[in-house]
Amino acid sequence: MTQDEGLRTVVGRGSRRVAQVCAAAVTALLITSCGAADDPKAAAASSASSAPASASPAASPKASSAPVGPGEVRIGGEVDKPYTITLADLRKLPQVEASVEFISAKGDQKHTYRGVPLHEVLKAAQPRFDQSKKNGQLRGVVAATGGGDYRAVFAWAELDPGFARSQILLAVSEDGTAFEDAAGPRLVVPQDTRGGRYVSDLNQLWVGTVDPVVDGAH
Ligand SMILES: Nc1nc2c(c(=O)[nH]1)N[C@H]1C(S)=C(S)[C@@H](COP(=O)(O)O)O[C@H]1N2
Ligand SMILES: [Mo]
Repeated sequence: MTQDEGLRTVVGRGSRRVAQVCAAAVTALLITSCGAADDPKAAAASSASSAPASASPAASPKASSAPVGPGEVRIGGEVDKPYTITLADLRKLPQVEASVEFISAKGDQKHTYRGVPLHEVLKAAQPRFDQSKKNGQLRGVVAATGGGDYRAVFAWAELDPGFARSQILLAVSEDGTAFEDAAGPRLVVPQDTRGGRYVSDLNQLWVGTVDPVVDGAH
């Protein structure tokens, strides 16, 4: 964040305005199917418990250590099924829309993004949360890395619709314009007032828990 941004008032800004316009009645916990609803594979993946069809490790069996190609997002960390996903894969999954506002160095921005809930994409990698601990997933963190080694961290609870009301997206388009295949998706964080965590040209999502750091920290 620039100093200029820091001096702006945030009062009244950043109210969550996720517009799930593709279906009539949805709850905060339901994913709205729209563009991909006619795709039977994608429609099947919209069931809350199943992994995204095209995001399944079987569909993209690349190891998490494989070098990431242009437009590819590697999903790994403390997960059972690391995999790689592209914009093309994401476009085949059930899409939701979010109309958002954020403050940036360029000024206030207002956009409508379309994409896939981050939670769906990460769930498919099967994070290894310690379920012997109460709410083991609340120890979870996600590090999102984008172009220029730009990185931002999320707590798992921020993106898990079982805990948070807002829906963080891996966007495939902005204001109706598709992101370039070689650039990759952009994170959209409707609850944030500032654009800092709208990581562009996303290339890596790391899922882990804070336990090794906290318990090793004395
Ligand atoms: N990869 C990457 N993503 C990024 C940044 C960056 O430097 N690199 N800057 C962030 C910041 S600080 C803001 S305010 C927004 C700005 O969005 P814009 O690039 O669409 O103007 O992008 C965010 N995403
Ligand atoms: Mo920013």
